[in-house]
Formats: sequence, structure tokens, C-alpha cells
Amino acid sequence: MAEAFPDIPKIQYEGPKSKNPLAFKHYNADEVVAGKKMKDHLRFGVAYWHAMRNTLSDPFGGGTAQRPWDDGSDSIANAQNRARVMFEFMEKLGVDYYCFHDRDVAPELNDLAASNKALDAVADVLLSEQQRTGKKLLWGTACLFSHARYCQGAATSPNAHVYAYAGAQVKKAMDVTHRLGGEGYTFWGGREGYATLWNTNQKREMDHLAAFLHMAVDYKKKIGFKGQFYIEPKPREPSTHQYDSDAAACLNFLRQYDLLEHFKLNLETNHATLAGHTMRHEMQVAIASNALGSVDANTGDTLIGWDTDQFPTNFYLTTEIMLEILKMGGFTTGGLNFDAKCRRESFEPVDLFHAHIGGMDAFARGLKIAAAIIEDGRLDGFIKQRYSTFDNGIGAKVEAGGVTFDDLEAHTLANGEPLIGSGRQEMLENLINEFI
Ligand code: XUL
Ligand code: CO
Repeated sequence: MAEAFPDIPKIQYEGPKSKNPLAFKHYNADEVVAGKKMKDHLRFGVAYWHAMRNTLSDPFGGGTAQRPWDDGSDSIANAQNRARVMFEFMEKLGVDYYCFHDRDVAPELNDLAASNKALDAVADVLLSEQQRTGKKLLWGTACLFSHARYCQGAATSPNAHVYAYAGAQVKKAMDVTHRLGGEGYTFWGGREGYATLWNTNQKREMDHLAAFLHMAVDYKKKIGFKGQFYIEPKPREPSTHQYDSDAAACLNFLRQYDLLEHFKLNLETNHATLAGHTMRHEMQVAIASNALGSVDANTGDTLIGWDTDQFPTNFYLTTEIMLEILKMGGFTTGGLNFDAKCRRESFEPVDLFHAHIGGMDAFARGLKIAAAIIEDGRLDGFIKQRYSTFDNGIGAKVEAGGVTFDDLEAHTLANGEPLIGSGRQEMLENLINEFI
């Protein structure tokens, strides 16, 4: 096969002084930071649906992307060729993982049996390319949101036959993920929510979704798939409201339906923004329940109200994300999947490289900065000190449990007005800037 990117060499680390747009300035895969190689901290993934399938359309115009290797057809041969291009891309970029949707790697054909066959034929190529290159599958998923049958939901459709179709599709996507040695499987409830409550029975839909996820858990056991299940929160878009609206809503849902032990969260920065949260907030909520699994690394635009899926370039953002990852002890099955696309104006193949290089460098910088902040210790020291009244006396008793309102009243009558310290927000913001 002719190369898809003949003019692009393997991207090398050239250091911060390099002016080469096709070189890493900060990401040096084998360099050890905080006791581990950068590549093992960051576990980057390329998102197949964006890198290979996004035509770069927007609500006002069609796709602009130039992808000379793609003949634009729905043929299996074209899908197989694209899979080979994906691996050439990952090899040149030096990324070890990828993530895919079933309908993005292979075409959806006239019926389920034909679509499954097409998926198997593309999976054959994915498997042989994995074996050739040593690249791995971070997670797979099923696209339960593009086809017209899912316009009113998949596992929350009011129609049981649509629900059954969705289950059949997930069963196959899990089989393929398992066959490819996937380290995880993601459920993004693309249309699991509602457009209007006038036609919706929320309780029934949530019960159906929970039953669906329990079936997935059972099927996972049946086939011996050991990968981690993830739920990906997002508050709205395409639905008016999505049931997995943010980390807290997902965790509540999982707890309510006895699913929490089987799922972790795949958190996406742009989805956090749409939910009115910061990514760091979402990460801390998930980590507090031991449920942060993986990250869809992208960013939104605060001036645009939809999911713009931009590449992350902001060092403050990547520092915050890496601080949380380091403090949780690192990823186990998860990684940083670039669920991000080039802008509509950036339509050339080389733009795919610039975009990923920028995201990888931004995270490499974020990792180094976060490691330095932790090593410095002042930030953690301040927070520890801020809560130190809970380390002894009445505070320690509260944390140990068993304190009553009567005890709190007796303490207050004896001690009078508390002395409190400044929150020092500005000092801490300055401290962070020392490192960035
Ligand atoms: C959609 C989104 C998805 C999931 C996988 O907003 O982020 O691409 O990551 O289905
Ligand atoms: Co995503």
C-alpha cells in the first residue's frame, strides 16, 4: 500500500527550542518524570472517529477535510484501507493506543448480519495492524446515535425493538473489542435522554437503561472480557437532556441500580464545560468514588455553546488534569484519548499531525508542571494546614464519627467565636504561575 502521509517523517522529540512544527517540544516518550516514562503516564490514544472519519462539517456547511486515501465510498475495501492509514498515522505520531466506534471503522449495511460481517472484515485488518505495530486498543464502543432508528434513544428508546437492536449492536461491539484485546469499553449515551418531557416516561427509560447495562455486565462475564467498562457523562446535545449528565449524575445512577462496581467514568473536558463544571471538578467527583477510569482529552470554547471538540493546548488545563491523575496514582486501564478534531479551516492531512502534536506537547508540559508542583509540596501543604483543625480535638472526633449536636454546642459554648484563616486564593494562583 502506498503511504498516506509520504511527506511526513516519524515525529521526533527536538526539545523546547525547536522551531519545527512537526516535532515534539515537550513530549519525550521515554523520559522519566515522577518515576515513570512519559508515555506510561499519559497513555495517549487517537480517536478513530475524528482522525479518520470526521469530514469537518459544521451546522452551516459540509465537510472540508482532504483525505486523499479515502475514496468516499461505503465499501469494505475502503474501510480496510482507512484502518491501515490509521496505523500509519499512529506509527508516525508515536501514539500507542486508539479508540473506535463500530460504525466508524466499518460501514452500516442493510441489516445487522451484513453490518456484523463488515465489522469482522475490518477487525481482521485492525488485528493484523495491531500485531504488526504493537499498537493497542484503549477502548471500543458502539455508535447508538447516528442511525435514524435511534432518533428517540437506543437503550432508552420508547420502542422495544429499537432497544433490542441496540443490545445486539453492543453485543457485537463488545465481541470485537474483546477480540482486539481492548483495555476498556465505553458507553456514551448519545441519545439516552429526551427532547421533551411531554412524550417521556423518565423512570421507565432509566430502568431500561439500567437493565441494558446489567445485560452488558452479564455478557462481559459470559465472553470473559476483562476490560474496564466506562460511562461517559455529557449533559445535553444531541438531546435536550441526557441522563448521564455529569459525573455526579452518573455515579448516582450507577449506585441506584447496583452498577457502580462494574463501571468507571470516562470524563471529557468539553462535556464538563457543557455541564457547567470544570474538568478538574468532574475528576475530583469521580476520584472521590474511586471511579475515574479514563479521559477524553479535548477542550471546548467558552464562547461557543456546543461540543467543539478542540485539541487541548492550554497548560493550565493540562496541569490541572495531570495533577488529579498523578494524585490518584495514575491510569490503570484508561488513558488520554484525543476525542478532538481539527477546525473546519484546517483541512489538510498535515493538520491532523499539528493537532495531535500540540495536544501531546500540552499534556507533556502539564505532566511536568504537575509533578513539579507536587514535588514542591507547598500547595498540598497549604491545603493540609487549611483543614488542620480536623486533625485533633473536636475536628478529629467529627471525622472519627459519633459526635452529636450536643457535643458541638458544648464545644462552642466553651470556646466562643472561632478564629479562621484566609483562603489565600490569590497567593495560591501566584504559586501555580511560578510553575507555569
Ligand atoms: C460524543 C463523544 C463520543 C464518545 C464516544 O460527544 O464524546 O465520541 O467519546 O462515543
Ligand atoms: Co468523548
